[in-house]
Amino acid sequence: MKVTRLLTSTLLALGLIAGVLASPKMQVVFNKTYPASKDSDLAKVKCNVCHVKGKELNVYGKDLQKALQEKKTKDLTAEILKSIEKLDSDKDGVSNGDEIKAGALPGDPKSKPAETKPAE
Ligand SMILES: [Ca+2]
Repeated sequence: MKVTRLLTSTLLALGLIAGVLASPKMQVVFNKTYPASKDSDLAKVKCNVCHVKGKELNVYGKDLQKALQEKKTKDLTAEILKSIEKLDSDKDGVSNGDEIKAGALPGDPKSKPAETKPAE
């Protein structure tokens, strides 16, 4: 009885660790595909490009998940990322690709490329 409980909690813990590790792996692919400058919104939010909090996905994350499911894979690739560039996941009028290139967040309608960027 005790052993079973220990085994269950160990498996649960391992499952949780695996769940947490899945995201950084995807983030590596994302960062390789879209190198963002360090002070952009995109670089600052890290996991929250696709996630709201923890494992919960935002609208962009959900579109990405859909693309992964269509390809029947869990391995994110640059090709899959690029396949949803033309979508406007957060419906703010700017495509995911354009938002990402500008360092804005494709899953947050409050974040989009500044229309009139002040001269630096
Ligand atoms: Ca958008």
